[in-house]
Amino acid sequence: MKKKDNRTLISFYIITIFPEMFYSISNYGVTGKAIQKKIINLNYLNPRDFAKNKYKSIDDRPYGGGPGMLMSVQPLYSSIKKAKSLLKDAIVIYLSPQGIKLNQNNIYKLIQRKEIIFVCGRYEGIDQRIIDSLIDEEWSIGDYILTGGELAAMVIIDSIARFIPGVINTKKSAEKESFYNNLLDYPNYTRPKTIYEMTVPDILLSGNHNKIRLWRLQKSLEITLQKRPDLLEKKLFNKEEKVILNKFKKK
Ligand code: 4H6
Repeated sequence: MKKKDNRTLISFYIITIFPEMFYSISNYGVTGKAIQKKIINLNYLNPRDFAKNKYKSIDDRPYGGGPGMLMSVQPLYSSIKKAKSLLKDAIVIYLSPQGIKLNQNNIYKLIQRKEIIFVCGRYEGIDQRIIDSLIDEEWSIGDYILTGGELAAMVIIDSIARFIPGVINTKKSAEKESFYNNLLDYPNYTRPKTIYEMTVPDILLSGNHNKIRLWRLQKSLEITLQKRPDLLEKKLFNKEEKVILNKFKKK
């Protein structure tokens, strides 16, 4: 029998009227395993369950008019307050198109947190007084509009999960990927050596690990320079990288 270890490393409360949407991360893949094992402790509060009005309605019209509805203040306020009482050290994050744009560096900072509350907006958004009184940080996953904050919250949880020990193979595997060190990934190859008349670069079969490492670094630099030169603007290059870049310049 395998030993059970109940070490929760990070706890989330999600404020959402559609908690079932989160089945896609809690029931599948490595996130599913981590959530089922409670390494990631994922909990939900539904504003509808907190609605004090007769019809349990959770939307209302905007003052000043205009199209669409907003989330009602009372059910949302009560559910966030409840989450804060359950996670005393939590940061409260609101996902919206107006938020600060998320990147891998923000994810590195978020993984230091042990408790996070995500507020998922629906309809046209939420009342400003909730943002002013209960929200600590407002984040966006990119410059596009979604019908709700749930998918944005799942994107962030998925990307945090990669850094939790036991979620993916190793720390190395999480760091190897794109953006670690501000470089894009090098090209990858697996068996067989030749398929559909295409072959694997010889160097990867050479067994010379240092040559392979340098080839991969060169490819990463080449691909980043070609596809995302903006990533190199803020990057500090080490000696090896400088040598490779000078080789590019000469060509
Ligand atoms: C808050 C406010 C996040 C949340 C308004 C959420 C994109 C992102 C939402 C809205 C989101 C992101 C509701 C405004 C639908 C537009 C939910 N969209 N919207 N980029 N939508 O992180 O109408």
